Amino acid sequence: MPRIETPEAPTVSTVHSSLHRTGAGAVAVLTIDNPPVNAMSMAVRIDLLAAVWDAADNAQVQALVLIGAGGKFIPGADIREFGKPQGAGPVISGREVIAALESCPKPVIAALGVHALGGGLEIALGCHFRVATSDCKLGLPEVSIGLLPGAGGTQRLPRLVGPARALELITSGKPMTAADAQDSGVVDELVDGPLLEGALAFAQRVLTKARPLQRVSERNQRLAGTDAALFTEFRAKHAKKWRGQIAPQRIVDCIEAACTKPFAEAYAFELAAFDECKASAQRAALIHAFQAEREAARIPGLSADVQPQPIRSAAVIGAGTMGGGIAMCFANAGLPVWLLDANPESLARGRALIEKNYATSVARGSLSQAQVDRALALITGTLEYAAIGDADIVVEAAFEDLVVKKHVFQQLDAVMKPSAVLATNTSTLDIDKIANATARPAQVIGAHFFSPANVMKLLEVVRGAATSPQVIVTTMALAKTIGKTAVLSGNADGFIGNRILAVYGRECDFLLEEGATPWQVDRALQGFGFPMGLYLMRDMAGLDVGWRIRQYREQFRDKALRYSPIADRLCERGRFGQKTGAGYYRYTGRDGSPDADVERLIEEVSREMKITRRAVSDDEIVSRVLSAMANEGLKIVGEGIALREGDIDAAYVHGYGFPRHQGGPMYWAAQQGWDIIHDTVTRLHAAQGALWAPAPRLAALAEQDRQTRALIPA
Ligand code: T1G
Repeated sequence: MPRIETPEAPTVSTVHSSLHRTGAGAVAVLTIDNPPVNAMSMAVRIDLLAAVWDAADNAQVQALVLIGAGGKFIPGADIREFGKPQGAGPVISGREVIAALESCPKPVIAALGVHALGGGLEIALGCHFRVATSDCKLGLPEVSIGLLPGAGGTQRLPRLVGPARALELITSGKPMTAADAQDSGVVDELVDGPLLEGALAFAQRVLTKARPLQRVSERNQRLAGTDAALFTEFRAKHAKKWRGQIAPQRIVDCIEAACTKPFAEAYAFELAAFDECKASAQRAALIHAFQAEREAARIPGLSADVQPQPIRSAAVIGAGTMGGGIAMCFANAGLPVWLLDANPESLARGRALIEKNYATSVARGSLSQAQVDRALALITGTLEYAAIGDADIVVEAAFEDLVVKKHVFQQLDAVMKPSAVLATNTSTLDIDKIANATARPAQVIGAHFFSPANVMKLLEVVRGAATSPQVIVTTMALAKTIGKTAVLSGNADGFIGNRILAVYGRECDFLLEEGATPWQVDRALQGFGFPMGLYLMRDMAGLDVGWRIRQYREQFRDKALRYSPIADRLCERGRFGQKTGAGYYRYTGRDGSPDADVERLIEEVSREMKITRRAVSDDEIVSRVLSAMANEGLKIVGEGIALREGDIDAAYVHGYGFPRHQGGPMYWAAQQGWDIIHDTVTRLHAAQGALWAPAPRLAALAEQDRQTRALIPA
């Protein structure tokens, strides 16, 4: 077999080989060891290929077992290497490693633990057999970073699970459980005890029975006779959701190719499609989003000694929509949770709503009845504060009123154990004022969930002036436990997300006054990738809540600044959105249609404001709205409310429907070039005044980008 010429042997090998004797012959165990998660870096591919060749050549070896150090198999390619220049050393692709595994004349068994994802699962599919621990997650999540499985995943997985299932799995990126993988033939055996022992025992049985070494790439039975309509229908079903996204569409093309072309041809097709995705701006944006989500969990300046305290139980105050959703988050993560409400009827209504939401999840197939039964059994309603005193964390989701919240926190102060984290779900109030209602403000923190709380992934964690570091890290860690992306915010009006939302909404409203219509603004935003435009979203949420808040805030408003009265005018006419059959749109059921009355209302406002309406392009809408968001984002970072720009991106992607494949508002701005954003901001500042005041850092960032641009040859 050929050898790899390595000019310098790597000092630390990422793959360790050891020989294990079994009753039926010796087995070479190749252990992939690349902390923290055993990602398949270039070094791993080089070392693994060399180790496979060595074992294949070694006359003493009868079989090979591939396993990951620390019980974890491979979660895929090392994404830190994407977009980086290749070093001077040898270049080995995952495909070369897989070719060596699949063509190995000795049985190769993949021993899968914790995760076998992306290129990791592709490696496993290149082996002749697969065993797994029952907690292992197997999947091809490449789509979530703008890629497709480029080492045969779109070709081999359909051969085992069938094309219909493969379409679902690979375009969603969702992992399979080990039991599911066994049922669908991806895994040959589940291992109960220690994984290596189980894999060696399996290897021994393979050798004893001289089981034939079947290559997955040659198993064509499940592809034969696939109806072309499967692909047409699948594309049509997801057309809206995938608008503008490359990877999911190419995945369908690749699976279709698996069914219509011989393996070698379809495998080449997959590589071309992979290269297209890899070169795309979407891939870079999605990897930025992936990294920003993880970076957001790190809080600079905290000592490493500050460790999260364990959260084993929780309590939620207020059984309304928000409180119920939050209780579901805890229960879904297996944590027992008290749901407290002062009023027995509200408690019963809250419980019924939770049950209804779970029934919907079962109907949609996102949760099984058994999962729902387990979750429901973890939620206990109570009317008594005395019952919840032992909970490790309590999240208050009472009415958004400072007096009400202060009263709740006084009662919590009286009953909760000293170590309990006291969190408030407020979206608008001052955390310090709430904290100071207790004798332990260090234990108080904001935990701002987004509606529907059991669905939306963002948790804005708001640190008050007195919040202790331990309470911060505990709340951030808890977010991960309950599957949320946490972003830390300072205690300032609107925190991070709603402060930017105010700017976003403001610019859309101004554009209406200048010549756009709500449906045009929505179309432009949806064209950019938002699942729903601002006005459809407002209509869905209901316009009356914002109106009430504006009425209250009117006394503090700076009357010298431009203000759009359009939303108020709609509310004055009883147009509160979907629930009243009319808002920015007119509704029959849940579908909104453009309304000439609204157009007239907007034109009236334009006249009052002495604005001559003009044609506004979709590009102008996107650029103006996003430039405003990015400028505000820089201010928020500059004021220390957000720790870094990536946190704003993570918040917008997970709390506000910002298209993940665009990276986030700050990433978008950096891609345009801050010099371009600066031009827009300064132009609008000159025309519109203080609302467009440039962020203090904007000029310096713009200058940097101007200089970089000057270096790029025309
Ligand atoms: N490469 C490099 N680093 C990775 C990584 C990866 N693939 N996955 C995770 N990390 C880092 C992560 O940034 C974090 O670092 C730490 O590991 C722990 O992660 C040819 C093209 C594996 C299930 O997309 O889904 O294969 O922040 O906090 O909750 O087709 O990470 O601590 O410095 O998320 O236990 C496809 C991505 C690649 C999987 C672990 N694979 N990763 O979750 O911890 S493309 C993926 C995950 C590919 C082939 C192609 C999860 C996880 P830090 P974590 P976790």
